[in-house]
Amino acid sequence: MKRTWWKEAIVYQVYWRSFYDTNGDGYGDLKGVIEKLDYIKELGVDIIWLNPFYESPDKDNGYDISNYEAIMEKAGTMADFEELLTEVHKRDMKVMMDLVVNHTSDQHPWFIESRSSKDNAKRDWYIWKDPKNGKEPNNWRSYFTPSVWEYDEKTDQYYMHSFAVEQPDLNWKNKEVREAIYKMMRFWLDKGINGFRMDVINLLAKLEGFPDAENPLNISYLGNNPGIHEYLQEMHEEVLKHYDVLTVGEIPFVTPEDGLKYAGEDRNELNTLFHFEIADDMPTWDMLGYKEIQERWHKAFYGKGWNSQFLNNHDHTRQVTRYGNDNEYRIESAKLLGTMIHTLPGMPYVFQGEEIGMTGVRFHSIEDYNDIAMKNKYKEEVEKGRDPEEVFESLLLLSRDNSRTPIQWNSSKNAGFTEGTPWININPNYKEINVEEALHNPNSVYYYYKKLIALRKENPVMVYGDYEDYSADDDHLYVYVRTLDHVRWLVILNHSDHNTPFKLPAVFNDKEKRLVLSNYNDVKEEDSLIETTLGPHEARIYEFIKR
Ligand code: ISL
Ligand code: CA
Repeated sequence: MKRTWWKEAIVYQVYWRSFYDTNGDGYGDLKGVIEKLDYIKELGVDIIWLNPFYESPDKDNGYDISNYEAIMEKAGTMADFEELLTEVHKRDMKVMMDLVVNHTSDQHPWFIESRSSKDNAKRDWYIWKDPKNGKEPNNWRSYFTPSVWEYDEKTDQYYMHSFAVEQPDLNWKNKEVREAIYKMMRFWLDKGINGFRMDVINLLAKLEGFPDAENPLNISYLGNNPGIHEYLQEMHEEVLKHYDVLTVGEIPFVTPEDGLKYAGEDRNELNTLFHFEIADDMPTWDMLGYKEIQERWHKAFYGKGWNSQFLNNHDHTRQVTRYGNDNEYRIESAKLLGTMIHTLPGMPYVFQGEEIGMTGVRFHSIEDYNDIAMKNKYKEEVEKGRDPEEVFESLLLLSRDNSRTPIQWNSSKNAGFTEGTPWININPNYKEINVEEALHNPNSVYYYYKKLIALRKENPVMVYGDYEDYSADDDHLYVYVRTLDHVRWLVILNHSDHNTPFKLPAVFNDKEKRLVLSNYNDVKEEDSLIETTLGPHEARIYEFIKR
């Protein structure tokens, strides 16, 4: 299998508006990222993925772009970005930007011109359709609204938006659109950025003829449509192949087989991808389901393509709350989940704050929430006549704001995030959970993550090793082996709040072993592994050398 720099890399995701505020406006900013680069570097990560900071009206926190070649005022200036890029490279790290080209903001000049009349030069840069029987052209739902269609009085047509009304979809069938996007990509790549995370990149091609959906509630008809691979191969030909960069596609609704068409080594499309079989389709922890998904993706990808491993990001609730135990076993659980993500096959992502075990949040009312997806859903459901309290409760666990509360730097006012009024409330547990505490506590999640990340640099088996699950039918213990040449790593995870007995698979009985890492401090080297008991949320990594 081809070895590359990005396969050995670990990505740290910076949601800059919640990272660190240097000018007291209540929003994090690019200067704030610069100030904290040594903290990020110290963790040992290689690539920093920055969520969008392009000029934007900010209806969807930067995912509604009105100028692809300018910086959003609340993030800072182009000079700030160029300083950030220089400072990251000085520290031998890399920058991956967010590429959002399925849609723009409705305030983008392209869309303002497109909507101005039926016959202007940019009309066909977006997707306009005549009403059908006086109504929407079809029955498709969007991610954030009951219909993907918004009526435009002036020209008596509807335009398509896969997300919010303020996010009209670009028409990728139009070569002028594609050329404009490729030009913009070169603008950033020529500045020296090191990659793109590509926002819902599999939505670019729309279903021919826009037919009604059998079941409009299953919105997978928005993605993976014929034509998508031609666009991505053209993007590779026109832009990507000319730069040594990492590309990761955000690909909802994708199966392993289809995933290979995007991220297969021989496809000349993308290097890697995020799938959403867990983040979008597994509301709470399901050990057996998780093992089955890992098995299927490994079988399809091993030796052919590169997968990602993540359990949370700016759209998905913090993992220790959603999939672990953020209460009495928060520290152990955060370390166990980190061990899993960093020892499974694929590129590990660390979402800002995960490295100190930050948790999800429960604010008191819908007014405390910012996420347009949650607020639109709340409005839609309450307008159906449902009880507002019950609707609110039903949206709490998966609200994207769970992951968007500001980084907790210390126990001072606003957790040291801002001198001003934070754009979103700080998680009230910041007095106990914060970076300063973590740096002073040798047993913190932070120092465990540092060890995990350092291991990857010294042990190719973590990156390139094969994978075999030795615990398929156990719904608490997750026991798997990574093998590369004569080195075998045995990972043992007790994903439960109880002590769980463990029996070493016979195949390992007579091999020389060493304990590589454990999230409990009392595991002794000579601990007889043949039969032992794992504590609640205990994780261990052993190395076996095959003679
Ligand atoms: O948020 C989700 C479910 O909770 C995801 O399905 C998400 O909406 C989807 O993966 C697309 O996300 C990306 O595109 C959106 C933007 O709001 C998200 O922040 C971004 O990650 C539109 O650009
Ligand atoms: Ca600021």
